This record gives sequence, C-alpha cells and structure tokens, in this order.
Amino acid sequence: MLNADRDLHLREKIAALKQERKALILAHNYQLGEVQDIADFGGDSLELSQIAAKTDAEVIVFCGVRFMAETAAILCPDKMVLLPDVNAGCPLADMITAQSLREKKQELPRAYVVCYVNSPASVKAESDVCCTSANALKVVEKLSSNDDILFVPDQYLGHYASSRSGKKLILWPGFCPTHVRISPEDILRQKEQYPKAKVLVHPECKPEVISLADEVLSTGGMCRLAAKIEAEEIIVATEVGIIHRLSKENPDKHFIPASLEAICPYMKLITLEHILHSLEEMKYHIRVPEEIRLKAKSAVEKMLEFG
Ligand code: CIZ
Repeated sequence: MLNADRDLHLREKIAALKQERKALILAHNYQLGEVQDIADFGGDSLELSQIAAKTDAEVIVFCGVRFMAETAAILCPDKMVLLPDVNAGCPLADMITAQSLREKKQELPRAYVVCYVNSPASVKAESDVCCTSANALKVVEKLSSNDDILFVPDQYLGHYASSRSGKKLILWPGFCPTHVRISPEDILRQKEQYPKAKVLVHPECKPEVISLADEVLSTGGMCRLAAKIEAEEIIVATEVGIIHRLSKENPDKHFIPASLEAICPYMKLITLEHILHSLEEMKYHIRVPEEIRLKAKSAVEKMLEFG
C-alpha cells in the first residue's frame, strides 16, 4: 500500500474506533504533524488536561509524554486515560523522584515547593503548588518572600521565574535535554539570515538564549501570539514539532526553528499506528494511585487558584 493510502486507511479506522470507544484524542504541540492533524485538540499540557477534565468522552487518548497523561488522570479520575506508547517518558521529569524531594525537604524544612508540571505525579504529591511554563512567573510572583522557595525540577524555568520576579529560588538541578541543545549562536545565526524576525523563546531554554528573546512563552502562548504578531518572520526556540501547528494556523507567516537539533525523541514516539493500537487494545492505561492523586490534585488546583 502506498504511504498516502496507508495513512488514509489508518485515519478511517481510528475515526471509527474513536466513535465506538467514545474517545477523545489530544495531541501536545510537540507531537508529529500526522498525530497533531488527527487529534480533536492540540495544545500544551495544561490546556489539554483542562479539555480532558471538561469532556463527556469516556476515554482520553493522550498523545504526549507520560507526565501529561498522568496530569489528565489526576484531574479526571472517572475517565480512562491512554498513552499510546508506554515508552513516551520525559528525561526532565525523571531527574527527580518523590524520595529525593522528601530528602531535600528534610534539609529545608521551611521550604515551599513549586513543582513544574514536567514531573511525576508522586513528586507533585510532595509539592505545595504546581506551575506550567505558561504560569511559572505568575505563581512565583504570588508567593511570600519570607519562605524558602524550592523550585523543581527545571533549573532554567526556575531561573527565568526568579530573575523576572526578583524572588530568590532554590533550584533543583534538572533540565530539558532538548531545550538546552538550543544555543545563543543558533539564534544569532538565524537573526543574521532573518534580521527582521521576532524571536520567541521557551522558558526551558538557558538564560543566555532567553536573553536574546523578544518574547518568552509556553507553546500555548506562542500559538496565541503568532496569530496576532505583526512580524512575517518568526524564529522559534523550542522543540521543532510546534512549527507544524504554527505554520498550519498562520500560512502567511514564516516560522524558523532556532535549531533543527531541538527534537525530543520521546515526543516523536507516537504514530498513527500506535493510536490505532491504543484504541484497539485500550492501552496503555495510565493510573495514579488514589492517595497520590488526591495530593497531586491539590497542588494542581492551587496553581489554578493562583490564576
Ligand atoms: O507543559 C507543556 O506542555 C510543556 C512541556 C511545554 C509547553 O510550553 O507547551
């Protein structure tokens, strides 16, 4: 079968099974283009979890990485959340464990723990409040300066929130291996070729890259800004998967990836075949133990209260 025929066949089978299972397909902005195209909704992890929490669907096929599917399971205990590839993990989330965080909290008994959503559910359960790349600054700004604030696990997002808010944060030494691959030289090279281009940078990038940004935004923020920004050329410093959505939604603009090396291999694991298999076999069901879910939910809800 030719590739185009094979994809059409897969898409038809997925659509039929999706209806039968009363399922909703969600795709993160870093997923493969073919996966983003078949999804009912695309977005960042928080946007997708909020959609999951509101839908009538009984099954959520979460095309992203494990911590994202876990966040949906935390917010929607009555729905079956499926991750189409069980190996879709997140190296940043794996840079912290609940045990290592408990040990750190013993060293810092007065610490208030802010936890980036890119973390396991068990770590969220040990934290006071969660944040995303979209609201990390807002969450940190609202905290009392009298407490020690421990920010986990992404040191660069923490550094960004600390430098913009003026709050001193104790940073966990984690990082996203994909975002740290983007260098200031990458941005400067692209700027030389596209001098009029605006530069959008994700806050998981290193400070020296962030310092070259016109705007620092989550992927959801980049999508919203791209629709209204005047510039015709836009340099995008984050995982390259987002270029698919930006270009599709804004065909009159030219989006330039800051670095073609910014590819997250885990975000590229899910394919149309995996989605079909997931719906056929109802795999892989992401479950969060109830005791952990309730504690993690309280940290996620605290973030939502912060706005
Ligand atoms: O929270 C997310 O979705 C991540 C990891 C990045 C972003 O900005 O979309």
